[in-house]
Amino acid sequence: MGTWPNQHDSELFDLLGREVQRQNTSLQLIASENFASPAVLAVASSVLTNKYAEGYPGRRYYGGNQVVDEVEMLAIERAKSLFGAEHANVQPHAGAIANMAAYMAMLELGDTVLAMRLDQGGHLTHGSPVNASSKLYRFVAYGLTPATSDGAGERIDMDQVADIARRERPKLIVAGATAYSRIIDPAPFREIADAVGARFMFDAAHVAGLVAGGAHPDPVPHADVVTFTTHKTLRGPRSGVILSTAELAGAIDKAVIPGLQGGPLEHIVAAKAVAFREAATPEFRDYAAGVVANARALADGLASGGLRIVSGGTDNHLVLVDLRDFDPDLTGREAQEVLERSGIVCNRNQIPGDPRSPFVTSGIRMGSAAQTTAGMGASEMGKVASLVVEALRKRDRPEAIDEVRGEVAALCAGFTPYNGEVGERGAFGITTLTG
Ligand code: DSN
Repeated sequence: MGTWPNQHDSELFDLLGREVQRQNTSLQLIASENFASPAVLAVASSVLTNKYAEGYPGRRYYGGNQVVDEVEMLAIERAKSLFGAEHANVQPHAGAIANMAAYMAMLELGDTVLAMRLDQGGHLTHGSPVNASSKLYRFVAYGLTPATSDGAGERIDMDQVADIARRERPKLIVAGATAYSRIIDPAPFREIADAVGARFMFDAAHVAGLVAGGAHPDPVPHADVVTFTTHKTLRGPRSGVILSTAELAGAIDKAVIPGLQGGPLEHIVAAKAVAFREAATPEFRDYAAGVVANARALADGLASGGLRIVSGGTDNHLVLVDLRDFDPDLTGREAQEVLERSGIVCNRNQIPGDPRSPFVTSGIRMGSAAQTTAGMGASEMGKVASLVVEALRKRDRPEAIDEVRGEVAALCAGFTPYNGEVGERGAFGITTLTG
């Protein structure tokens, strides 16, 4: 065995050092990102990566899984207890796979599914024409109510959900979104599903941490299946989970392996166990409440600067901005680029009914989960909002963008997520593993 590779692979480890530097010195406002804890990072890079463990605890196709079985059981028990679920499958490598496995467990090929349209805030795996979900199943879609000047519009149109469900008789109704800033109440979805004899799945990828932290309603008591990713508001490793009723447990497990995956990533399963434990603490409840308060402060600040917030505000970690009133010529793509030059990292995003393509867009999406982890509060988020507005207003003046970049760096200096020998070789977020 050689020494720790940072001593002789500067090509790669310099890159990791640069990424730590980037995360420490610019504002991470991508709504689906967060800063995992050193414990999550350490366990994700542990010796568990060496182990093949196809199958499930007690039923593996390889020997030597005594420890791994206990690790996976711990992750399962922690996931079940955190969300109050009867069954948990902690093996999905990602949210997209979790969703596909859930479909496989509940549907036959060609069955009808009712879900939220991508351009209204839904996810690719909710039946986008370019995704396998729509090639294997027949998706029909609901959307939002129209925008209103008082901000009461652009909510999920539950009348539309009910009407389409009655007309199309889907086998499955899906709730959950990637660009929707309001609470999604699972109860009325369950009622509609029951009325038409459909199953109900809640994709909690974005809000899992808010659910775990008590800031959003838990969909588990209402849904047959809940899928989520572990790296967004939940702040764990990059991965997915499926929760289900006991009745669906066997079908879910079979859909994950052998249906879609081979060997599980047990180092990531273990890191999920760390995240579930962290998310069960009182501190995490404070964190979840802080994420929502910070998103509201960000939305208020952006609105004061003349930007229109889709649906008039936010109840969760994200803010969807419609740029057209601010400047009809400013696209989401240009806004994303100019903000990145200013040290503010976010993503362009379609707004409901966007006349521009998903590659260009008329909006940007921002989130508060990562900077809340870094310790920012509402006053800092107000400052962030004013820097965003400043950068967008003065986007044609390079010296003004440089000034904003300087202010961003000064702000970030007080809120670095990964402390230690930042910028030095090997300091890639886990200082205890360096050297
Ligand atoms: N890519 C994720 C997001 O940014 O919302 C969803 O998969």
